[in-house]
Amino acid sequence: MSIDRKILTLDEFTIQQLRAFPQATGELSSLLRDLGLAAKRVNVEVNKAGLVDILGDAGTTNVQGEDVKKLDVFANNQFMKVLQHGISCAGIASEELDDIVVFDDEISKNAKYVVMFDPLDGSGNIDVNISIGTIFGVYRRVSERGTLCSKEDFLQQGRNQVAAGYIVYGSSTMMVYATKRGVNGFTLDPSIGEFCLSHPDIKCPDFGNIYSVNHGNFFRYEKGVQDYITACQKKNKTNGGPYTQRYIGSMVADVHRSLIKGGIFMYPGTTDKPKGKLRLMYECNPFAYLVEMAGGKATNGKIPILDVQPTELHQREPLFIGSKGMMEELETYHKL
Ligand code: P6P
Repeated sequence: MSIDRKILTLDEFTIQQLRAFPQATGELSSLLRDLGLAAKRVNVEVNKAGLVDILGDAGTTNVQGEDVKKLDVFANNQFMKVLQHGISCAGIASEELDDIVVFDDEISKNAKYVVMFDPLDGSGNIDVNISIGTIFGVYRRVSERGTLCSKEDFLQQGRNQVAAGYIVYGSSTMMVYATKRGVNGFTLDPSIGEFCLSHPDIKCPDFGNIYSVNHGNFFRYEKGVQDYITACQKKNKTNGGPYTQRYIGSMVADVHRSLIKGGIFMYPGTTDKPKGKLRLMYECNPFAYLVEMAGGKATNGKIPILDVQPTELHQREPLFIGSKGMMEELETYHKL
């Protein structure tokens, strides 16, 4: 008798998780489904970016002083609105917005979570059809439910996340997220318009043979980082040959590859930018939570990313993330 393995949709998976843990209220499951809905809407626009006039600059610059691409604005609004109209989110912070957005309706004021996201990371790659992504982190609010959320709800250590993940808009569109119960990946099936469980219980291999860094900054890295990069070009543990170097310039794609195949991604500080380029709250923390949950490691070169105490919403942080064994190799060159 053939057993047809039912491929669970994201909705079915989150509901199955809820049934397995009856003490759960369903608010986190609902929030994750909301994020999946927004991701599907963004995916439609990303896929036709070359065809309609949503390419190019929106004529504005974001809090980072970067030209804002129209898709950035669209994606930001999709994720913000879907969370605002849900039942689980009291407010958001976004790479595209100077400050937090407090949802002041009665249901949102009573919601359990706040969400931080980069709505479309790597958007500089939109015009050349390179994979881009959305990154999100979910925190239980620390302020009292029934009141408006506040900045303190957002400036929490990454270790306080209750869920974190990303959507990669690539050759296929995937949503990968972690909770304390593990890391699972869902691939969008356009024929039914649903994210379907394609990568259950993702574990990051202890070793890979790919290192990922912007070599253009090599002479501005600390010596320990330079020494590790040089060592990667000589020998690796998996097959004795040199590592392969891959760098897409889109963090979601580079880290996704490191998670699935094994590998290490680095965005170190440089002499001119000691804190590097990546943002702690909505780029480093979500990936650090997810990769650690999958058995990997993530540091800022000194301490685990998840232990960094944030002081500002948009602060930058150096990032070293990936396979546990490769991270430990790095640490022999670049003392934590
Ligand atoms: P660089 C994209 O703009 C991004 O924020 C990340 O997705 C990516 O890893 C990084 O910047 C690339 O930066 O300086 O190497 O071009």
